[in-house]
Amino acid sequence: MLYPQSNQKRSTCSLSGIWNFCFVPDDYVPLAPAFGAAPIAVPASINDLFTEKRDANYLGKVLFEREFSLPQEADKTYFLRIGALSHRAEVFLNGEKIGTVPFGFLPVDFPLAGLKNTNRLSIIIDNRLDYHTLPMGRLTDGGTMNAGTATKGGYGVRGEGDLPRYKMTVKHDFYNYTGIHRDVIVYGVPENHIEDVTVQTVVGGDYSKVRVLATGNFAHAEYTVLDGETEVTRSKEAEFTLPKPRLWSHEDPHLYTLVVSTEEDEYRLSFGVRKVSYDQKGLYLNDKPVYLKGFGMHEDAPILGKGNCSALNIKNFELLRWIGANSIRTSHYPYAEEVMDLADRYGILVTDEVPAVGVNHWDPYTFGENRADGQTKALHRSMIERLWSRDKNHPSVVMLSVGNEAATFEPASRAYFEDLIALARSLSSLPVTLPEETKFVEGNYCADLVDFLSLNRYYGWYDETGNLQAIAPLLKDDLTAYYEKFRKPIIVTEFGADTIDGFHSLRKEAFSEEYQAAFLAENCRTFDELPFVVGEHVWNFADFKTGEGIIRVGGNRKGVFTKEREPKAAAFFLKERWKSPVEKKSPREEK
Ligand code: GCB
Repeated sequence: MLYPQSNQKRSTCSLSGIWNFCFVPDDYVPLAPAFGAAPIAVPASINDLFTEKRDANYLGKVLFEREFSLPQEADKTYFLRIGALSHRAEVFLNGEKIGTVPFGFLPVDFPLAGLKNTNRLSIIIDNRLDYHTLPMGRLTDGGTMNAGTATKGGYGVRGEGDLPRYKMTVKHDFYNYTGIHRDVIVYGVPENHIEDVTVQTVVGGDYSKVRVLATGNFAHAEYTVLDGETEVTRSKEAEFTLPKPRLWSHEDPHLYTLVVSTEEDEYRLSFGVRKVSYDQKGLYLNDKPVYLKGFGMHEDAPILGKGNCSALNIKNFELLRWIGANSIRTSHYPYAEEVMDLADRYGILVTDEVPAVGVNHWDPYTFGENRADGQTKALHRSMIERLWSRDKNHPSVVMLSVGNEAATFEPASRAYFEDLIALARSLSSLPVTLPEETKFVEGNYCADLVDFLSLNRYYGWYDETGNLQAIAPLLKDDLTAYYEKFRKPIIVTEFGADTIDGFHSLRKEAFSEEYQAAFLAENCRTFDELPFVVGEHVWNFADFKTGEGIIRVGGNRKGVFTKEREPKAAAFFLKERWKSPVEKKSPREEK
C-alpha cells in the first residue's frame, strides 16, 4: 500500500480542516446535505471538542460531511484515502455509497469515479464496539439509543434536544475516542500506475543487495537510489547492488530514497538498509544485540484526542531522544503513517501492534461462538495483513505484535492465535509477539507460539500496591518461570505506577512522583539481574484518557510525561539509566 504522494505524475488534495458534523440515527442516508450541522475538525477526535458530557461520550453514528473540488485531469484516476477513523464507517460520494471502512487505526482507499466539479463527501462513523470489532468491547447500561429523534437544527447537534445518549457506556481499556483521526486525501494517479512497492534489503544476508517488487500496470520500471541528492545506483533490474551501504540503526538512522519510474508513473520511497534477526538470547540489529529501552505509548493529547498532529509527533520523538529511549510499542493499535516515518528518521525501533485489545475477561469466557469467534478472527487477520502492507518498508519496524493481553489462559485461545501468528510469520521475517498479562505458565495456551515473550507486569502497583520490597521477589519468580518453561527471551512490555504530577511524598507513597521513580528503579534493577530480559518498555510514555472509574484520576496517570508532555520525576531517573547501555549481570555474548 502506497502513501499518497504528489510529484510531476501524481497529485494530492488534502481534505483536512473543518467539516460539517451531526449525530445521526442508525438508518441515516446522506441523500441531501446535512441540515443544521455543526463545524468539526479533521483530523481530531470529536470528544474533547464538546462542552457537554453526553455529546463527548456519545455512542452511535455520527456524520462527517464536506464539499470538495479539485482540478481534474482526463488521464488521471482518482482515489480517496482515509488515513484512519474510529471505528467503522460507510462512505458516500454525492449521496451514493462508495464503500465501507471495516476497521479503525488503518488506512483505506476508495476509487472515485464520476467526480463532479463540486462533490459532497459524507462519512458516517459508528463508534460502537462489540465482540466483532477490534478493539473488542461492549456497550453497557442499555438506555435507548435514540439519536434519531430530530431536534431543532438537525439530528441531536451538541447539547440540543433531550437524548438519553449519556446512559450508555462502553467497556474498553482506554477512552473510546471517536472521529476521523488521520488525514483524508483525494489523490490522482496516472491510469497505468504503480500500485505497490516492496523494498527488501540485505537480501540473502548480503548487506549490499536490494530487491524491489513493484506492482501495477506497466511494462518496464527503472529503479534509482539516491543518498540525499546523490545518485548511488540506477538499475533496470529489480535486484541490484548498493555499494558500501550505510546501515540504518538507532545511532545512525540513515535513509536512502528509492525512485521507481515507469512509462507513465513515478513513486519515491525512503528506505533503510538494516538486518533484523533473533534467537533464544534476544534481538539483533545488523548482527549486534539490542536491549530495548522505551515505552508503550498511546496516541492521545489534550484537545486533539487521537487526531494526528505533526507538532505533537515531533515533540514525542524529541522527548524519546531526550530520555534515551531506543524503542516503542504502538500499544494498542497501529499509529499514524507520519509517526512511522518519524520513527525511521529518529532511529526508534518499533513493535507494531494490531488493535486486538479487549480480547479478555468476558464473562464467562472470551473465545467462542458470538464472542471472539470466526468473525472476529477474520477481521483480526485482515488487520494483520493491512498493517504489514502499510508498514513493510519501514526500517524502524522490528517486531510484530498480534494483540495485547488476550485471554491466553483459555484453552480456545490457542486455535485462535495459532493461525494468526502463522499468518504474521508468513508475511514477514520479523519476530512475532503477543504481550501477556497471563501469570501462570501452566495455564498459558499461547506463549510457546511467539518468538519473544512480552510480559506486562504490575508488581508494586496492581499487586502489592505501594510495596517496593515486594517487586523483586515476585518479578523474579514470575519471569524465571516463564523463561524456564518456554526458553524465549523476555521483554517486559508494561510496568508502571499511576502518578499525579506535583504530588510528593517523602515516604514514597503510591501516586507520588517519588513512588513512580522508585518503582521503576526497582523493576529495572531486577531486570538487570535476569539475563533473559532483553527489553524494558515502561507503561506509559504519557498520561492518557480512559473512561471514568475509581482507579482513574483523570485518566491513566502512569505516564512518565504528563499529557502536556512535561516530565515527572521518574523521567530523570530513566534519562540517567538509558543514557548508557544497560548493564546486565550476565551479558549476552556477541552473536
Ligand atoms: C494493562 C493494559 C494497558 C492498561 C494498563 C493499566 O495491562 O495492557 O492497556 O492501560 O494495564 O495501566 O491498567
